[in-house]
Amino acid sequence: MNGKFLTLEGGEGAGKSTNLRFIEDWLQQRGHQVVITREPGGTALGEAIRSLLLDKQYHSMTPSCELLLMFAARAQHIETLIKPALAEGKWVISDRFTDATYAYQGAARGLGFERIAPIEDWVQQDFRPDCTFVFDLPVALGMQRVAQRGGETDRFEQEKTVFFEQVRQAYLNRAAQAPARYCVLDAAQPLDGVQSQIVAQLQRLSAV
Ligand code: T5A
Repeated sequence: MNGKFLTLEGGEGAGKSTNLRFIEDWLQQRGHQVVITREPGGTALGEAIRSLLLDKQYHSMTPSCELLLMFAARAQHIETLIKPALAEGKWVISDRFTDATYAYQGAARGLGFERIAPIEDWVQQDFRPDCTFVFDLPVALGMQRVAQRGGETDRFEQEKTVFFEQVRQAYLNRAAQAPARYCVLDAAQPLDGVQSQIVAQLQRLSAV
């Protein structure tokens, strides 16, 4: 059995973490070996970089520094976790990947997609996800869900609505440009509605 690399993307509170477990269970019940992971993070070194990226004390971190830290963590993640698992035939599901860099650093931080593409090519060569689920919902609803969940906000969650509107639009633009790789989900629906959209896509993916 060949594994696949799936990534989950979307704004804050879109339901990625909630549905990561659902996807894991669905695939395992059908006999697949599954590795779940996240970005930034996924490895010991990547998690240390994540701590720096999310820490509110680094409010003066420049967009370029942020961008390069994301890719530093990603380089370690791809080489030491993602590719070895795929080589063993496992499915790898990552809570965020490079589309987040395009959306957050490229669009919302204003670095531009053209600054990111050469770094993506350098770090990843031609390595890309087999499918990217985009959990799409109005920004206000995502923020409401995060607020209801409670807990402390991180450095990104302190941004304003306009920042997250740009993130949302960037995801939708990327999905529109390469519809074969993306599955855009209406994440504003109740959980069972979101999950039936996910199952339809998983059935397609596991049939190939
Ligand atoms: N980042 C990341 C970059 O800037 N560039 C990059 O390259 C990368 C990789 C950390 C931050 O890093 C940035 C983006 C992020 O700001 P993260 O850990 O993925 O990334 O952080 P968040 O997106 O902030 O993760 P959240 O946990 O906030 O969002 P989730 O995982 O999408 O939401 P989830 O599943 O925890 O759900 C939120 C709440 O809503 C409920 C859940 O039960 C939960 O309480 N919920 C629903 N309620 C009703 N109906 C539904 N359909 C629901 N789905 C979920």
